[in-house]
This record gives sequence, C-alpha cells and structure tokens, in this order.
Amino acid sequence: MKHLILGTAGHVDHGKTALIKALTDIDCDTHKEEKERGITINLGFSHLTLPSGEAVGIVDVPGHKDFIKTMVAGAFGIDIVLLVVAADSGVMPQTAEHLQIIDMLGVKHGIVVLNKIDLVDDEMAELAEMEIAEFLEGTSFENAPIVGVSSVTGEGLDKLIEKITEIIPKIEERKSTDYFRMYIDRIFNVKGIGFVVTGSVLEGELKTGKELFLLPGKNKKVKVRNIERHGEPTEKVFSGDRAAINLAGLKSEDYKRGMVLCDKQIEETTMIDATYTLFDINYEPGIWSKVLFYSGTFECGAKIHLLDKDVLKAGETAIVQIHLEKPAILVNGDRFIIRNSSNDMTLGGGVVIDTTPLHHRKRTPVLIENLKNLVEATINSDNLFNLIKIELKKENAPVFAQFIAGKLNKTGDEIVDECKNNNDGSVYLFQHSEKTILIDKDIHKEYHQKVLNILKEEHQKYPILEEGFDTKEFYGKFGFTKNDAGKSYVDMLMEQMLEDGLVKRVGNSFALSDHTVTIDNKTQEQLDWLESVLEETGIDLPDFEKIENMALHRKIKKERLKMLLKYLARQNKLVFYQGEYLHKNVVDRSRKILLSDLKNKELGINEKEFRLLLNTTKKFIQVILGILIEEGTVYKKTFYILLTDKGKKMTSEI
Ligand SMILES: Nc1nc2c(ncn2[C@@H]2O[C@H](COP(=O)(O)OP(=O)(O)O)[C@@H](O)[C@H]2O)c(=O)[nH]1
Ligand SMILES: [Mg+2]
Repeated sequence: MKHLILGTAGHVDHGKTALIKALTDIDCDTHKEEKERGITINLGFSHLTLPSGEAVGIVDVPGHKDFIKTMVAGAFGIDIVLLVVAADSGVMPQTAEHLQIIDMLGVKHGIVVLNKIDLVDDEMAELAEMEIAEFLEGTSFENAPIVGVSSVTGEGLDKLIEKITEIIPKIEERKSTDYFRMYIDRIFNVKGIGFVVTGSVLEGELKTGKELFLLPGKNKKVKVRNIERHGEPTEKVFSGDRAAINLAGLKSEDYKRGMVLCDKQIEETTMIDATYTLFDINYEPGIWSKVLFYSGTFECGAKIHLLDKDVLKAGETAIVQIHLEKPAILVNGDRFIIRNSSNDMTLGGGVVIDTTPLHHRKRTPVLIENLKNLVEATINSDNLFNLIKIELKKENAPVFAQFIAGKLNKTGDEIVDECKNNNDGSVYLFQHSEKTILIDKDIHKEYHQKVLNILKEEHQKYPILEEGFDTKEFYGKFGFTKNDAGKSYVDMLMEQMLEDGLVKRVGNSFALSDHTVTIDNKTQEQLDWLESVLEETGIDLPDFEKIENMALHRKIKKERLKMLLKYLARQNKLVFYQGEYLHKNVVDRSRKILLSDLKNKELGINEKEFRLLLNTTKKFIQVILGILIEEGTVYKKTFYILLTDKGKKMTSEI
C-alpha cells in the first residue's frame, strides 16, 4: 500500500473545504474564527478511504491571500493536489498563485476540480473548463484531468474518486532515506495525555518508543509514546503519512513554529546555496535582495545573493546564496518559496543544492561552473553519481559513504550502489571492516604522490637511515589523527603501495623501495667518533652542547649530527630516551650494577640508594631508570625500585 497525502489548492471560497467535507464527511474548518468568518485560516486535516481500500491523508489549505504561508506549510510534502476552481467565477488570483507554489514545491500529480457546477448551466461549465485548459497550458499540470463536481449536490464526486484512484499507481515511490523527518504543523496539549504534534512525514519511518530530536537546537530529545494515523492508533508511520504523535519529554518552552522532528541530529544552517526561480511577475531583483523564506512550516527573513546573474527577470532561474536570519533544518533537494519582505507578493522559489556552502564573496567562473554541476546533479536525480563526485571534491579527503549519504539525503547503501554501478572511474572506493570509504580519484592520486614525496624528502635528509615513516606518522602528516576514515585510508594506501612495490617495510616503518643506505668511509669514521664520545661520557649525562661544538670542529653540522645519532640508535649502539642518548655499554653497565644489588634485596632500593650505587647525578638516575623501566627490567612501587620477573631472570645470568 502506498502512503500518500492529497492536498487542496485554489482561490478562497471556491469550495475546497466543502469538497473535503463532501468527500470525507469531515469539516476542516473547526476553529471559532473560521466558523464566524466562513473561511479557512488554519490547515485542516482529513483522510479518505478509496473503494480500492487504499487510504490517503488529506490536507486542506486556506485560499485567502493573507494565509499563503499556511498554504505553503500545508502543501509541503503532498503527493497529489486537487486544484479547486468554482465554475461560477473561474480562474482567480490565488488559483494562479497556488498553482505556481504547488509546481515550485515539486508536486507532480494533480486533478482540477471544477466545483459548484450546480450553480451554472452546461454552457457556462464548458466555458469555465476551456478557460482552465488555457490557463494550464505550458504549466506542469497541462494534462491534468478536469472533473466537474458539486460539493453541495454530490454530483461528479464518484468521477473524482475514480480519477484519484487512477492517479495513485502513477505516483512514483518516495525516495527512501534511513532517517525520519517531519515538520510539526500542529501542537496541542491533551489533558491526561500530554503534547500531541501532527505533520506530514517527509522521510523515513517512525515507531513508538523511538527517541527524536526537536530541531533546531541542542539536546532537545523527546520520546514517541503513541502514534495515530488517520485517527487510528498505529505502531508505525511512513514517509507519505499524516501522523499524530504523542510525545513524552516535550516542554512547551522548547517548541517554536518551524521546528522539525528527526531521529538524526541534522546540523542547522543559516546559509545555503540554491536555485531561485522567479514567477511570472513584475519584479526584478538585483544582486542582493531582502525577502521572506518559507520551507515547510519554517519561515524567516533572508537575503538573496545572485551568483550567476546581475538581475533576475520574470520566469528566469538563477543560482543563489541565501543568508537566513534564523537557523533552519534543511537538506539538499528541499524546496522553498520566496515572498517579498512586506509579505504581500509571492516572488518565486527554488531548490536547496548545498546546506553547508562556503561563503561566496567572489563570483568566479570556477565557482559558477561547480555550482551548475551541483544544480544539475541535485535536480536530475539520475545524476546522483555526479553529486557524489562534487561532494568528494569538496571534502578533499577520504570519507565514509555514510557521511556522503548524510550530505545528499540518501542512505549509505544507495551511495555505495551508485558508485559501484555508475562509476566512470573517477571515484575510488574500498571496504574497511563494515564500512565503505570513498575518495575522489584525483585526490587519491595526490595522496599517493604525497607519500612518495614525503619519503623521498626524508631519505634525502637522512641518507644513512633505512627507515622512513610508520602509518601513525602518516596519520599525523595528513591531519588524520582523529579521522577514522582517513586512518583506514592510510592503512589501505600503504598496503597498496607495498603491493605495487613502491615502498618496502623497514621494521615498523615504510621506506621507498629503491632506498638503499651506503656508509662511506668518511661517515663510518664520524660514526665511530660519535660512538666513542658517548661511551666515554659514562655515567654522566652527555652534554650535547659540548658534543655539537666538538662535531663542528670536525665539520659535522647539527642536522648531520642528529642523523648520526639516530643511525646509532637504530643500530642499537645508543639508547634513546626522552631526548637523551646513552651509549648501550653505559646502560648495560648501570643495569648490571643495579641487578647485582637488587639480587639480594627483596624489598628493593630507593632512588637515592641507586644514585649512591652508581655515584652519579639525580638527572642521570632519572634517565637510566626510565630506560630500565621501559625495557621491563625493573618497576617502581611507591619509592622503591624492584625487579620484574624479567629482571629476576636476568640476575641469574649475571
Ligand atoms: N452551491 C454550491 N456552493 C458551494 C459548493 N461548494 C462550496 N460551496 C459554498 O461556497 C462557500 C465557500 O466554500 P468553502 O468550502 O469554505 O471554500 P474554500 O474557501 O475554498 O474552502 C460556502 O458557503 C460553501 O457552502 C458547491 O459545490 N455548490
Ligand atoms: Mg476552506
């Protein structure tokens, strides 16, 4: 069974509310003021069960020009429109305005209801029908059926129901997303039950017991206690349903009109990139214009910045950046309506193409080109792959498929499938445990090259060191220390480069595969000299300033000295600990003295005793003790140095 919402549209007094009453026996004008004035002010809700058994939700909107924002909120998320035109008055201003809005909101299916045929003769009815057909020419409802009815006598209603039933199979399934999203269009406090909110489910599904975010805002979580659909309790509602939800944990001060319920914390935004199409009206906005922005029940003041045009003329479309005065919860592909700032004219509307854009201060040709691709890909959903490519270029790094899904309002699986099925080779994807990681092919090539360059530079700097860098060091170099997708990517990249024979493993690290170390006579001499200097310092900590000076006399510069030290450490001639290098023999001797002493002392010795034993400085004790603890020979308990099991074993060998 399809989940569908049908909405009314049309000029005030043409009989929208009467038609819904005639079809469903529910009077949508329930408010006192509505009864008194005889017009719809708030949205009305009903539902209709068709002879086929299929049930559709119904939203009845106000027709009066003062309530366009309510009409927009109601029309947001509907699948079929019933455009009601009274046969005795024909097409009127809000007939046209509502049709433009419906079209801009992306509603594709509709039926024109020529109402009040009881008030006109056949000839009049025919004339009215001709006028409507002419009016629809060139619009997306050009081929919509026109059905004459009377909401008073009931004439034609069967035919209308027949037409509605015929349309349903033609309506495409809603795109599936893995999260629930719904604008709240009504909220009321029911005695003994608590807050109940209603809305048209835009995306996903919802079950009782689920926790939802009330957005925008932080930490406003509410819990779904009960759900009703078409006035009946239900366990679950789906995209395309009208839902009434009883929420636990909602405080009235937390709620504001325009809020969204969602099971995912969608980031709020105050700046979006979008298309902006002007209706056929007498108004020409320049580069900047102040307007009112409407999407769902959300509304706020906004400034529109034209990006690819200097003025926008009637019927034209521009790419724009919109600065919103209030944080909004929007996703790519969302439709919106624009009114002038004095709120007496509907100017047009558009489609959100980016909810997290950069601030475009300069309107460069490259920017416009990128945005045009984005428009193409957002509006033409066959072009999902294009859209993925644009997002990946923007990220300029490896990302999880799930991350792109969030950006594009899709599921992770949809993104992966699209990359598998329609990849032209420009996106590289790989699997890491449960997750798929995506990266733009050009950016992948750049990382590949960066690894080679970084290693080359390192080898040039330290030609006598065999090692390059390990994966952890690469995480740091690429800024991925806190980026799981980035880390997995580096792991994968290094494995791949290893397989391709571009790099080799040296211990834990990677080096260029053609990197070889040759120690010439001069270098060997320098190494021997340095080693002997460090050995001779014995139980004094080496004085590096002094060593640097001695080295300079031998024409060894600081950088080279560092390299020689590293080399000796990697050859296990020196032990490196917290910035200090000790000769291995010094460490061995110190260890031997300590172990021989501890051999007979079950309770251990303290640091001072150790210092007297070696007859050295406190500073040296700190370093040597650090080294011996790190290698696992001894450990410290309160103030005492004690042998580890490994240390005990070693004493038997002394
Ligand atoms: N004679 C006749 N009157 C109608 C018909 N439909 C609606 N009306 C009347 O037209 C007026 C406006 O109807 P309403 O449903 O409130 O219009 P809406 O503003 O489009 O919702 C009411 O007085 C209705 O009784 C119809 O088919 N025939
Ligand atoms: Mg009405």
